Amino acid sequence: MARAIPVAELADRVREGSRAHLARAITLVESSRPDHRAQARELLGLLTPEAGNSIRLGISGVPGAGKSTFINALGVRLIEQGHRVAVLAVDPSSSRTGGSILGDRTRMSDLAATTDAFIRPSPSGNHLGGVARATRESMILVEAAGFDVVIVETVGVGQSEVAVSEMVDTFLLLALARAGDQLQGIKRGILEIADVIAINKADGEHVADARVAARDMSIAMKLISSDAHARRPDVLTCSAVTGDGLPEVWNAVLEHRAYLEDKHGLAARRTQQQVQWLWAMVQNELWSSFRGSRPVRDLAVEVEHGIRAQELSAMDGAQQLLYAFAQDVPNLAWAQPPAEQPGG
Ligand SMILES: Nc1nc2c(ncn2[C@@H]2O[C@H](COP(=O)(O)OP(=O)(O)O)[C@@H](O)[C@H]2O)c(=O)[nH]1
Ligand SMILES: [Mg+2]
Repeated sequence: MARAIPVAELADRVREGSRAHLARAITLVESSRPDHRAQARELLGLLTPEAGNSIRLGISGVPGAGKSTFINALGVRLIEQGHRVAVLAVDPSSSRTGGSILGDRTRMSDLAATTDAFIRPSPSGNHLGGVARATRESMILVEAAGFDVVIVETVGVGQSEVAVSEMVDTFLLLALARAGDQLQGIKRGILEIADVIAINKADGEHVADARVAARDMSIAMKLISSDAHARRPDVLTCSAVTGDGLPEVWNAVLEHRAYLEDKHGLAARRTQQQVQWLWAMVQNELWSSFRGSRPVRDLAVEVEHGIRAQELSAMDGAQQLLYAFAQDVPNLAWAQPPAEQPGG
């Protein structure tokens, strides 16, 4: 990282909207180095009071569903309406030099070219907990920097959708219609967390297929819903390429948000998310401390060897590692007393 600057100064620059400092602040919260974590906590402590005033939208869909194209087209429209749009990503399999990010950059070239948008690829790392933590914290930073729409993109595979749904207000699923296989690539789990569903690529000869798929999916949602009074997601069609249906999809997002606000559900959703974040953070810190502990790492080599040689049971091996960790705990960064809370 570049020369360190005092955290308070970094916070001021982020508040003023300096893109370079925002990028630096995000790099700081992405780091798992103990000294960086301590600075990140301080920075987030300073900026959290200014965060939270954005529309937080999660977008998921299988690779090729059109997420990047959609975000580019929607983002441009929103900027025309006066919004400032930040795009973050959660993709635990990504690497910073990966081709998919380059591809996304070209598909989001309109957004990448304007200062009213800020695009940040997924933090690298294949541990979902760490990637999700960095993205949640980055969301606070972009909000403090004045972005009032935050889009969190995730690939529709694995557990990452759940992690993203736990950090946004509204979760949009982009799906595709395929003749004979209308529910292509859609798992039931994701239908349960989707607040809005849009069948993308409803253009040219695919318009009719998309409409049929939307209607079928709407019926399917009724059937799988266990609570007849629960809100069911709107199912719409759109084209990220022609722009058809994009205003309707955005309206559905705003309607979902208004529905939450109306029932005080937005505050409830966000406080519930804080509770989830609490436990995610504890789990994440425990696990990364455990993996990072020198005595644990040294012993792990021996323990694994013992198990492979059938000289040691897995249960005894786990006990040995946990004991080694317990001895190391007083040395860990989070074993130090918490810093004083401002105003607390
Ligand atoms: N016809 C059509 N093609 C689209 C649409 N949206 C995306 N595509 C194309 O689908 C491919 C994958 O799009 P991309 O945005 O990279 O999908 P992602 O993997 O979900 O981010 C690209 O070739 C896009 O040009 C759409 O609405 N209509
Ligand atoms: Mg993409």
